[in-house]
Amino acid sequence: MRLERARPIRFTLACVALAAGLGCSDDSPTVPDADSDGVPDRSDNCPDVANSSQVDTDGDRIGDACEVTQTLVHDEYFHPTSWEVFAVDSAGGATQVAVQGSGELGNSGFYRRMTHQHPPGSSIRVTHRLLGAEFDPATQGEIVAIDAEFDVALGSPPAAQAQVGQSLVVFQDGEIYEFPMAPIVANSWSPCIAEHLSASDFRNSQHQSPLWTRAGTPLTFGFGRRTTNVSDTSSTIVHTIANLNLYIRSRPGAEAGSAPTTGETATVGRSAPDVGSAQ
Ligand SMILES: [Ca+2]
Ligand SMILES: [Ca+2]
Ligand SMILES: [Ca+2]
Repeated sequence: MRLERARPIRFTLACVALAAGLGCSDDSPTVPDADSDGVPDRSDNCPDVANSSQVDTDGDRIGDACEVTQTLVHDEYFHPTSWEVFAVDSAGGATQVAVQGSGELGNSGFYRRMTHQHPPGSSIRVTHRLLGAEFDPATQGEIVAIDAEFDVALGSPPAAQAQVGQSLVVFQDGEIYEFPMAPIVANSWSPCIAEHLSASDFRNSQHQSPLWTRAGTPLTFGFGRRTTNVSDTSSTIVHTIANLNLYIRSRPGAEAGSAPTTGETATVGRSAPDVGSAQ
């Protein structure tokens, strides 16, 4: 939202005219200033954040303290060294028997392939974390929203025989905060998209949310998978992920914040032309 520039002279003249005719009494209307930074709302280039300096580095009439910038966390290659298995929680004897990144253990495609071995009735939850892509709200600004997009596929067995749940994950102070996403139901590559996610969309096991303000500690990112074998025979469930993009929208949100850098980008891994086969 763009706001009109300050018109302090016009306001002063209006008050003088009032004083000449009717007197400028103490009960004259106060000028709204929601953030109490001394700059009236109608002329404040950042009306909800105290920024008395009104610094606007790029001159677009949106103060630096409000300027939203975007950081892209991206992995299209899924090299094994770019990821780690952060946590495993299994029941009924289910195990994770292989995690194969691009170029690892026979996986020549540009994606991460995971294999879960299931006795009848078992389930397992595995949380995967992307390495080297950290976002620090203290220096990069409070997070306004995160958009996410990536591709997934069920490698085997046929989709009707497997239950594969998934989540988008942010990590903070050793905690896992998940945003549940639609289950993986197809044996072919399918897009997954989540937009305008806020901190309250993510929850840890105690139903708490991460802290995305400038008081929050650095965040890292990843995804979770929960597979379940509901059949009465053993099963091997293979599932994949590729083409991960996380768009982190943030703003300094404080007078002391450094000038934002528009289009700031963090990249992990390297680009690949095709995700290849899910098999
Ligand atoms: Ca103000
Ligand atoms: Ca302000
Ligand atoms: Ca600006």
